[in-house]
Amino acid sequence: MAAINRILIANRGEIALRVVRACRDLGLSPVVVYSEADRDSLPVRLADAAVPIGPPPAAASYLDIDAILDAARRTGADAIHPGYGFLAENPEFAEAAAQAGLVFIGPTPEAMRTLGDKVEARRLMSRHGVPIVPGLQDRAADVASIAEFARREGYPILLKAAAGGGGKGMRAVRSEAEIAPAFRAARSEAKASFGDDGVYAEKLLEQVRHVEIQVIADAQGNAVHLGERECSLQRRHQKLVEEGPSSALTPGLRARMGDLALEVTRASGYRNAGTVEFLVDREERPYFMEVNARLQVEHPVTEMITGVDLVRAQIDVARGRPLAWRQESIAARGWAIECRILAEDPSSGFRPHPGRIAALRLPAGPGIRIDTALQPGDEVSLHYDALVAKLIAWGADRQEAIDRMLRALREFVIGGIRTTIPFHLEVLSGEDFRAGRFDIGWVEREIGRLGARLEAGDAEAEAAAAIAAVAALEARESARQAPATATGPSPWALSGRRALMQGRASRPLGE
Ligand code: MV4
Repeated sequence: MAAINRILIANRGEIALRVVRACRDLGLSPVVVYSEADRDSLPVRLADAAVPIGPPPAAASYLDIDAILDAARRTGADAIHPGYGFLAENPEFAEAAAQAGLVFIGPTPEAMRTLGDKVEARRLMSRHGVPIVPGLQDRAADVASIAEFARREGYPILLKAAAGGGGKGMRAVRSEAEIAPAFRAARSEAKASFGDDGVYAEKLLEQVRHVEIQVIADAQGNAVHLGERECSLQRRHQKLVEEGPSSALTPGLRARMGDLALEVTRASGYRNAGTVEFLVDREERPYFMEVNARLQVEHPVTEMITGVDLVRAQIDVARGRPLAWRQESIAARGWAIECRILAEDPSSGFRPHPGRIAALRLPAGPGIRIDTALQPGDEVSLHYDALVAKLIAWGADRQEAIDRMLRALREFVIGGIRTTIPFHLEVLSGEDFRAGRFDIGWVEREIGRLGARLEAGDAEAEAAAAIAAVAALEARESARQAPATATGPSPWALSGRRALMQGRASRPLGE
C-alpha cells in the first residue's frame, strides 16, 4: 500500500478540474501545475497549491517532465495524476515519477511500452485469442513485403505507424502503384511524430463502427469491465459525440467484447483505468485495435450509466487497494450521451475559433452533467486542445437522453467564440442519429449537408451570444442596485432582446 495524501495534477482545463474534484471527494489535497496562459484558470483557483511551470506552449510547460517533478517535490506531493494527453502515456514520465518516489496514477511503464507498440500489442493479443485485423506480423521491411501481403489479402490496405495510435500516421492504399509513395510518406510521418519510422500494414476495414470497452484493473490482477462506449461520430480522429451503450451491439456481442477486453487487460498485465478499442464491422465482427492506457475524455459516459467514479477508482488502484467490485456487481443503467463542445466553427470546416469568453450560460436540470473549467473572461487560446466543455446527458433510455441533450444544448450559450453547439443540435435532431444509422465515416460524408444548414443558423446564434453578454452585464448591474430594481423595469420582463433569445431557443430544429 502506497500512502497518498497529496496529488499533483499534471494537466489543465476540464480534466485538471475533474481530478481536483475527485481529490476533494476523497479527502486528498490537490495541487496543480500551470502555464502562463492558465494562471487565472479554475483548477488553479480551486487547488490547494499551484505551481507555474512555464510559458503557454505545451513543450515548454505541460510536457516539461523536470519542471513537473520539481513542482511535485516542492509541494510535497506523493502522487501524480497525468489526466489525458500531454504526458499521460509517456513511459519515461511514469518511470521518472517512480524514480522520484512518486506514485504514478496510471499503468506500469512496462505495460505502457507493450501497448504503445502496435505490432507487439497485435502479436500479444493474437496469441491470446483476441481477434485482430488481418495484417503483417512484423514491421514492413520494404515495399515488396507490403505488396505480397496486399496480393494475398486484397485491396484496400492501411499502412500504420508501429508507434502510432489515435489514427496518426495512417495511409490507405488502394492499388500496388500507391504502395511505394504511401510507404515513404508513412515512414517519415511516423519518424516525425513518434521518433520511430516503423510501419506495418493491415487490411482496411470500411463502414465500421468504433466501439470501446472501459476496464479498470488493480495491482492484484483483478479486472472488471464497465461496458462500452460508441465513438463512431468523429472527424479527423477528433471524437465529437460518444454514447453508451452502443446501439450497434446485441447482448451476445456485448458480453463477448467485455470478455475480450478483460483478456486484453490480463494479457498485458494492465493496472489502472483503461480503454480497449475495437472496430465492429457490418457482420458484427469485433477487431481489437489498441488500448488507450489512460483516463479518456469520454469517461463520464461510463460514469453516468454505471455510477462508478473512474478517477476515484484510478487513485484507489494506484495506492494498492484491490478493486471494490466483482464483474457481477457492475450494472449499466439507462443511456448517456456526451457532446464535445469545441472552440471550432462547424460552419467553416471546424476552423479553430479562439477568443475571450464574453458570456456563459451553462445548462442544468435533470440528467445533465457538464465538465468544464470555463469561466467568463477566460481566453481560449490556440496553444491547447479546442475542447472547452463536455456536455453529458443521461436518460432512462436513448430517446430521453437525446431529448435532454437537445434541451441542454438549446440552453447553452457561450459568447465570444464559435463552438460546435450548432453542429450537435443538427446531428442529434437528425434522422440518422435517432435511428442509430452511422459509422466512422458519417461526419465526413454528411458535413457538406450539415455545413449549409449551420451557416443559415449562424447569424442567429451569434446574436444570441451577444445578447447573453449584455444580459449578464445587466443582471450584475441590477443586482448591485437592488432597491432600484423594485421601481425600475423588472429584469425578467420580456424585453425585445430577451424575446429574441427565447425565439432562438424555441426554433424548431431541422428546418
Ligand atoms: C483502422 C481502420 C480501418 N481498418 N484499421 C483510427 C484510430 C486507430 N485506433 C485505428 N484507426 C483505424 N484503424 C483498419 N485496419 C479505421 C480506423 C479509423 C477510425 C477508427 C475508429 C474511429 C474513427 C476512425 C476514423 C478513421 C479511421
